[in-house]
Amino acid sequence: MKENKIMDPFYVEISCENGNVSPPARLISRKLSDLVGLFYDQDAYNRALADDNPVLYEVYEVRVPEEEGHLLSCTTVIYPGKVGKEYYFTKGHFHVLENRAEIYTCLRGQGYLLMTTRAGKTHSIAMRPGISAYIPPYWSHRTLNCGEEPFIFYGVWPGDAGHDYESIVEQEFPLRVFEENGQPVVKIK
Ligand code: PAN
Ligand code: ZN
Repeated sequence: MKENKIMDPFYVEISCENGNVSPPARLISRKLSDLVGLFYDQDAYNRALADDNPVLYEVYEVRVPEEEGHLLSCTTVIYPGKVGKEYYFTKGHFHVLENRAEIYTCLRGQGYLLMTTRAGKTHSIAMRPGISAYIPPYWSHRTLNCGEEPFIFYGVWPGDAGHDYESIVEQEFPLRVFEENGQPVVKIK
């Protein structure tokens, strides 16, 4: 590699309070309407959407090339709320290159990391500040906020991993978390 082609080191500052990244990173905002067909209770989803279309989560992505060798990273902020009894969650995905792993480290709030394999194995990890979870290659992953404040985590993954959302739409995510008697309960559906 020619010296003049090598990227300069840099840093960002992350707010554990609201997940903001500065200098400003790319912001992706997902609203209730972006998660059509994903929640368990479709009637509750339609009722909620008729009422309002709130932002469920935001992602602040640090900009580096999406290429082999680089590491991508972002904060994800999931706001508190439910559709019916099911907590707000992310769309969830496999990596397009399925043998690419990822690390999620919780900065604020309470949540769950849900994971599944194509063959139907499932695993969940309760997340709270300081918990750093390893998502091995070949596991799809979805996160949710089961607390009353924003749930914020920092994720790091290989630059060439890519996101496959279609598989999650086609084959329902088998793990769901509902509120029962004020407590989150993980269920295999
Ligand atoms: C994360 C996720 C982020 C949002 O950066 O992309 O938490 O979740 P969805 O992408 O499922 O909407 C990650 O896992 N990147 O690979
Ligand atoms: Zn991922």
